[in-house]
Amino acid sequence: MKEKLNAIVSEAMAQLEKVEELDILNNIRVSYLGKKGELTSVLKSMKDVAPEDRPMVGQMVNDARVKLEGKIEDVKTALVKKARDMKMASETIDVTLPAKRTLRGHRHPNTIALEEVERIFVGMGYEVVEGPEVEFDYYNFEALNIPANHPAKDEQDTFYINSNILLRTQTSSVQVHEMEKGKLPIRMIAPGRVFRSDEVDATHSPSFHQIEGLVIDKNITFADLKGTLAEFARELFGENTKVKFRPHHFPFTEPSAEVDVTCFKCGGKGCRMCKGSGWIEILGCGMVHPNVLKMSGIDPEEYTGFAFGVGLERIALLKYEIDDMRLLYENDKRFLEQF
Ligand code: 2NM
Repeated sequence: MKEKLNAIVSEAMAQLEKVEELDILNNIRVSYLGKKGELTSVLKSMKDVAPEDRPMVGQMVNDARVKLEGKIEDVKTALVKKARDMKMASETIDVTLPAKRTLRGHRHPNTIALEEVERIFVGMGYEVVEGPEVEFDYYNFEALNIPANHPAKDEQDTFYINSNILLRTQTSSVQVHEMEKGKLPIRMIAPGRVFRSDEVDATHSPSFHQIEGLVIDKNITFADLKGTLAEFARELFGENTKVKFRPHHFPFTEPSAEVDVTCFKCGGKGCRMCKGSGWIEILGCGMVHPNVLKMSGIDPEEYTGFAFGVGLERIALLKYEIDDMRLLYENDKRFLEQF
């Protein structure tokens, strides 16, 4: 009996020396000290021991049990400590390591140009107004004095949703809504996305952005228009910039003009940027046509106004000397990171 006990204890001790994991330790404990464990089964076989030997055998089994329990407790403590040490080591933060650089976003060149234009006009007291990209034919054409047979209305140029709903081709429609409200005077710019059925190339896209301006008040003259746009050009392209008004035609303005600015690259001498002319075309403008005012319920005898339209992409391409409009839509990070 004594030998059997010693064998059990030394076998258990040998196993406990090798344990690396807590659940294996528990399995060992159960296999010796559990209800059906080896040591427990020795206790159960006490009935086969002669009565006079029972106290001695009982004592021996108890000693073996105490010894194993003590060892199990020691191993358990050591394993828990080891696991904690490993966890601590793996979670150590080396505060001397260089930080990971967070990638910063960049404003799109269109956004930079838009914010610049908005800043200039807001500084002159203009309100920024937005409106729907899907419009009634009336607001995009008819209310702007564009007749039914005008080529711009052709399906070749305009995306129609149905016979009287379309994707706006200009943001003037926003200004018609504003004029209809009847709150005068008006000093506003309407920036936004417009759509034209154009093929994509270096200077065209079926979807681009416009910023249209409108001022309506008593006694507004062409001189106000000239002064305003001259100031806009100076703020956008530099204080030495000069403007030139060339007669033009738009259905919604009369008289109408296209505006050139002196080349900000060469100052007007002529270079690659301005194709040798010294001038760069930047916008269209004019005095709001009396028919446009009338249709929106404004009396042209009492009020006059001027309006203008600038292409946002055109400004961005010029200002940042980008030679292909497609770069603005591809969103290649290597391109965008430069702004
Ligand atoms: C341009 C050129 C000239 C324009 C006209 C109007 C409105 F609504 F008042 F009639 N808004 N914008 C206008 C005038 C736009 O873009 C080249």
